Amino acid sequence: MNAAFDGLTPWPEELAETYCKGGYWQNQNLASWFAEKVSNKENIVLSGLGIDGKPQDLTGKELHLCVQELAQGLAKLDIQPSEKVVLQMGNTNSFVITLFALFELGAIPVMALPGHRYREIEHFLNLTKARTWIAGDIEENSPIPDLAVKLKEGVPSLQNIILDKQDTGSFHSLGSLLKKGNKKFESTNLGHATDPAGIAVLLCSGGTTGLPKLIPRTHRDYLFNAKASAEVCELDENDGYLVALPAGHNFPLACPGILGAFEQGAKVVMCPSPSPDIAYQWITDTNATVTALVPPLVRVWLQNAELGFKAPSTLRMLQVGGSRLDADLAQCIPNKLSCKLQQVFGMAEGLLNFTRSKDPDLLVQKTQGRPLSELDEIRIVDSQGQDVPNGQRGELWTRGPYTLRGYYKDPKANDSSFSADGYYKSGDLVRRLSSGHLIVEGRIKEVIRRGAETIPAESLETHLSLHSEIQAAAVIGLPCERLGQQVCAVLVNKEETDLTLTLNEVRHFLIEEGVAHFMLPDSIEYVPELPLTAVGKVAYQQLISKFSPPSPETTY
Ligand code: OOB
Repeated sequence: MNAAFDGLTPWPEELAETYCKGGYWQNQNLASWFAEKVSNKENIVLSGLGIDGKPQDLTGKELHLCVQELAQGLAKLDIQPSEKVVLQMGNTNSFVITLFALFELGAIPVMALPGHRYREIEHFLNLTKARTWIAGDIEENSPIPDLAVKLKEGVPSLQNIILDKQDTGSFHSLGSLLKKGNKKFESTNLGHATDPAGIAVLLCSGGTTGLPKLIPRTHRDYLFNAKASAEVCELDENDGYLVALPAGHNFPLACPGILGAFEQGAKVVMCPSPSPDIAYQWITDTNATVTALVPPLVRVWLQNAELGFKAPSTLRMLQVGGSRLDADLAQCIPNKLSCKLQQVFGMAEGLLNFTRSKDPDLLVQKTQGRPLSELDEIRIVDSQGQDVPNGQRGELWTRGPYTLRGYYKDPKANDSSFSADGYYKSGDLVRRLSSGHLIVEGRIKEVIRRGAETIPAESLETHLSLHSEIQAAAVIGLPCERLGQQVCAVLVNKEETDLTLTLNEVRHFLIEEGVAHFMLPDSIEYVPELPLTAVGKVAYQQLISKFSPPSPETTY
């Protein structure tokens, strides 16, 4: 079997035909698309830190040359078409160069995130049989060099470790591979022959528990994803898209992200950190107009605005997604950050929902948008798999031209995550309005079962975050012998307050808010800040492990 299809569950043939005939899927792979969109551009298409750690602007022609050179250098390591390569780089120009160099060779990048450590990278290497790991280590105190030593010892199949700074006996550096390619320049062109129906990238699933699953995205579905997103976001050649979230995440990579920006002739700006002190400077220096954040970062940007730091005036739109955005934060964004808000409810598995620029304010503030494509099929079902009417909460199931039909080599997950007729069971609890807009109300697994009652953690979090002394709240279910689970509210105090609310005070506040008695927390815990996943979502599992009472076997 062609290795580009290994681990891919195909769409049914009639549907594939519909998608092709309707022009949703085009007969193009990412290597030839990149050559068409970028290689001849004389204007700057990419700004970010160069390999020497200094700011660097590249025109399309220059970027294309770098990509060709690195592809040559990588070819010398004998990287073959359809071979998987684990990519774990920070937001630098090298990320973009390496990504497209891999496409140029027809290799398949596995998009690890900078926050991943031994457990995750080992898992990706073993699952995909990748021989090569390319990681970014330019920032000070980077954990990557230590990780490199550990992986070299622990994963015998790992033959090539490529770091962007180090060039020691055991590791390659990107810089030296670029130079190696340069000496004898000839176009590789291997990737241009890749079948657009095959796997282009493997993305990580965004769960907040367990090891990430891998999501095969094909050339034609992923290009459709990026192009359609760019259209909805009304990107054009005057825009600059600032990559603030980790670039290997689906959101900044293709929703519309890097790919969508190149599609429309907009500039891509690789911002080394999403913190406002750094991001604002990059926006100002590069005239960036659009960026994407997760809600915990939105909170930081808004706090910064409250301290009097104005968001740069070029920013026209802030996309927010990845986890629930409180409506009160949503409402503040246009005023405090002087830009439009777009809510995005997406998943690496495929389906994307966006609020649109013409939507009334209330829909933009209070919903997570509506599906990207008219071919997205949405079902909202009860626990028996029966459709529920609009307005009622149920689990979101979906299928369509850019939603996966199966995870990469994970039969167990495939059994539980897909219906017999190919719908992906997202695990998200949503309500649909008559306009088609969705409101995300939580995840099935985040529903706490306390005795006979079910408590949606997210709705309790929303109430808690309205308290003037609470900066952030995460509600978790802790194991309890008597009730099965009990409700624990993990709170972060507002910086300026020394007061810590007592459990009674919190319960009293919630009662005043109209929260039902059975939902009131059984306990509260304080943390200085909520732990976050690699892309910046609240890491619920960490909190559950931290605050769970020891199980009977471990007590003496
Ligand atoms: C994005 O992708 P993933 O794969 O990291 O995470 C997907 C999950 C969704 O199933 C949902 O549970 C949650 O993250 N989520 C949201 C949300 N957007 C994603 N929950 C509430 N409100 C939202 N707006 O996170 C992702 C991928 C592409 C674009 C945007 C986000």
